[in-house]
Amino acid sequence: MSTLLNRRSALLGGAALASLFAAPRAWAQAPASAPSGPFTLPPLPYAANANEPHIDAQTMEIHHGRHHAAYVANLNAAVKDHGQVAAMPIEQILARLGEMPEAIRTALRNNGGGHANHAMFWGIMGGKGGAPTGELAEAITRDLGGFDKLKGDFNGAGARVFGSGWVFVTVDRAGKLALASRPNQDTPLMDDGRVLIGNDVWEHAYYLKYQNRRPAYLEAWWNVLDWEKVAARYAAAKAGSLTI
Ligand code: MN3
Repeated sequence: MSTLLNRRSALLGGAALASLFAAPRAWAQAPASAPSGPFTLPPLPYAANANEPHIDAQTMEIHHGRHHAAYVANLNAAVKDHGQVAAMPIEQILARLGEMPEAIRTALRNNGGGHANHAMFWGIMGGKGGAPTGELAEAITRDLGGFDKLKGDFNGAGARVFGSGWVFVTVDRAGKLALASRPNQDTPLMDDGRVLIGNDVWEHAYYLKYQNRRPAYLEAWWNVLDWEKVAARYAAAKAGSLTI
């Protein structure tokens, strides 16, 4: 019996210790009693230091493990009492925001947008940069004036985002590309569009390493793009199977 008691107090001690270590996460703004689904934080598809020296490991860890995690937790909290919304894929929620319950519409916009944007963002990085090839390179030349012009225009649009937001290249079912930027966690998915690539220009994406030098971050980001992943997104967009 004393063994059981000891085990019980050891377990309680463990839980108390765990909550102590969990305490610093409070500033990530996740509700304390967040449900664990239906939306989940996708694991980073590479090590946190995979994008160094251009994006440092600590930025990746905080950005993924705290910021993105908070969007997921807040999204789950928003849909908790809305079973029909909870059952919808995120891209449908975002494409039909105007039909969503008014009480949670802003939460869906901010946290659902944040979830979709970041899931896309992790998925296109972890590469070695370079230049696009093949059909995608041809589309960039045709629609955006070539890769060098795309980089210049994209970086310019990213630098001009006032405050927090994103810069994107969108892609339609015909494979046509266009440049777009959005404030906050808005995304072309909200216009039922599709994103080929996007870069996060919130300060949390770059401040530890670049401080206020957003243009330097925008320039460096191209070095971590994985063009094979981007080409796969392009093919999926044309096949109608690209989701977020
Ligand atoms: Mn972010």
